[in-house]
Amino acid sequence: KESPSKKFQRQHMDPENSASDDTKYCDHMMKARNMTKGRCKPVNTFIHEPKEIVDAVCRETNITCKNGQSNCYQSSQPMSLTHCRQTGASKYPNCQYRGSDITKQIIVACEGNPYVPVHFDAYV
Ligand code: PAX
Repeated sequence: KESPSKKFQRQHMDPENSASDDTKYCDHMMKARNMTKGRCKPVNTFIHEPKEIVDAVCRETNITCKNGQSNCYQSSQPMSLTHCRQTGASKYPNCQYRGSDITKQIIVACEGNPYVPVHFDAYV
């Protein structure tokens, strides 16, 4: 079974690409990373930074997550992101997205040993 850490990497990590204005990025990536099976995942953020940099966020400032849990951490550094949001016209199985390239601090939830990101909480 896919570990929580591998699931985070599949859904949120894309260090190879830099944020691009390519309008097809989200349509392609949401499908390629298996987030359009069964339903269209409505919102998903990809992080264009090295894995070591993103893993290290689990050792930064500890904050409360949106769900009230206390295992969230905010990056001190802004990161290169592509935020994908399903369009109004998108209808499963033809999931369609709009992408925004942004540079923001990220908030992730961490778990396990090693203690690594397992959930993307927000950007600020
Ligand atoms: P997830 O299912 O929410 O969390 P995501 O981050 O890719 O997936 P499993 O065993 O898989 O169910 N976990 C936590 N989740 C939330 N909060 C805390 N503190 C926590 N600690 C551990 C993946 C796993 O992390 C576990 C959780 O139990 C899961 O375990 O966001 C909905 C999705 O949209 C993404 C983030 C979420 O997907 P919402 O509305 O719940 O915040 N998303 C959301 C995003 O990518 N970008 C965004 O800007 C926003 C707002």
